[in-house]
Amino acid sequence: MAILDIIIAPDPRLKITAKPVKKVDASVRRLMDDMLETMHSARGIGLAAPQVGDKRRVIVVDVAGEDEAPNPIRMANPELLWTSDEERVHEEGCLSLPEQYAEVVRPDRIRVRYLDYRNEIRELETDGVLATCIQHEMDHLDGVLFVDHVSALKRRMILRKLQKAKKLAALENA
Ligand code: GNR
Ligand code: NI
Repeated sequence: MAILDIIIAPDPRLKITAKPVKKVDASVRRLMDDMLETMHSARGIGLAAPQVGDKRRVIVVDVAGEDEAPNPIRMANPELLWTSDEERVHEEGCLSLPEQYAEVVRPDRIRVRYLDYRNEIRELETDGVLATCIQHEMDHLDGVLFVDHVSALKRRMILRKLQKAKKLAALENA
């Protein structure tokens, strides 16, 4: 396994539409495992392939708390089959937008179909944090960040802060 570099916004690689995998083979399994290791080491609850510079439709999530047993879920080609009319507001963060947070409204409950680690079609119905996290990760596969769900003012504030931080880091590393 390997810890991969996480891409920080703004970056065009976070705006791509990722491509479906044909089959969950050894290469896709390795990506899933590397993403989980990367996510755990960054203390995130989810990660999408474009965040590590990979264009495949692959996400991983693990919303188990520090004192709970890990519950990693690996998904390829996730598709929303159904979303509840009932919504839920959750304070979201993103490993690609470090230290930035905003409240995002999404459906509370979802049903998702995906290919699992063994290339088998699976369906999962869930709600709460796990449903929020899966929707956040699926957004990444279509180049959508959580800031795209908040007001233009808030989005610009967050992206401007990140751009400044990037320029400062570039100067310091020069
Ligand atoms: O670690 C993460 N926390 C989080 C909190 C609320 C809603 C979504 C998330 S996902 C995020 C990790 C990440 O950036 N995944 O793409
Ligand atoms: Ni994210």
